[in-house]
Amino acid sequence: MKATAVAHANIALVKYWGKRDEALLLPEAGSLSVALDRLVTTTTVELGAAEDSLRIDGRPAADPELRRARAVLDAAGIAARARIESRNDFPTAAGLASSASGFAALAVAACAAASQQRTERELSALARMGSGSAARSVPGGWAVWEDEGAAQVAAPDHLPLRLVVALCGDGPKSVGSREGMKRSRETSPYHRAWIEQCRRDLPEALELLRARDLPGLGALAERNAIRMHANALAADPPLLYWAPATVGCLDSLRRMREQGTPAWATIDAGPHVVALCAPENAVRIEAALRSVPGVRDALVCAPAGGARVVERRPDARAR
Ligand code: 2P0
Repeated sequence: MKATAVAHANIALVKYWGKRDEALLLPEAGSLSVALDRLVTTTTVELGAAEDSLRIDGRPAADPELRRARAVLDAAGIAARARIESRNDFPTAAGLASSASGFAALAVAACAAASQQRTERELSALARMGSGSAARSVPGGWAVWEDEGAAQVAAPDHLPLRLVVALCGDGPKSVGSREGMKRSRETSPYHRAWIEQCRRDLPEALELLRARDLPGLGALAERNAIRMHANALAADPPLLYWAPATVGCLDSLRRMREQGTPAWATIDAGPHVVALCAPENAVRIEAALRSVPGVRDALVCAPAGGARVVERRPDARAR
């Protein structure tokens, strides 16, 4: 059998940065994210190949990615070898490639190809074995991940929101998330405080989300992101993910707030800035971020739903 699934990337407002179990990819603290409609990965899994293979955007993936894909299949009990084709439909290709949408689409497509009936939480737990943040791309919408699998806590349209993604650099990041969060946990004197902060931030963020309080939620997300980077900066050797344009965007958003157009920043383990704002302010925020020196492009996204199967059929060559 062969199946194709799609999944959206997600951005965390309360971030995951630290594992309590390295092998099982279990987080030290819960995280909250929202899925991004214009960042989509489409993945096809064909079972019964001679050996495992993984192609991303037409190119063979590196061994670590293939091993992570195999970890997802193993966790699902799929022993058959798989031919995996993954395509990132990101309008602004470079610098946004997402393991979250990729492994979420892989888990959903693989289980469909193997004719497995699984709950969303089970699929989320399987995606997690590829990448922790992928657990949140399975339910999509507003998702919380604390244990094995993530769950949607609010629909995409619960809160009118736009997310303006400003590309602040190119090339692969110097230290990947997996290595970066391990280093923070082992060497940063602020790591304990960071985890405790996340444990306070998550219930507060959920209350603000329930109340549809965008200014409160935006400000919390910005504090949470900057504290994650403060923790990473304090690691040994230090983890500096920002580019000059990252600081430029933070400054620009602060000025926009002062001038009466509210937007708040969040930043993952890389240089790019994602601004949260009300839909009516998205055009102005996009223009402001595009004018920051060093910003290569900007993309306005809206909240999106979860991963889903788009095609499933017997493989023609197998019949
Ligand atoms: C997040 N990030 O919550 C955080 C914020 C990056 C910064 O999850 O080791 O690729 O595969 O579980 O999920 C990126 O880390 O790491 C991430 P692994 P993952 O979105």
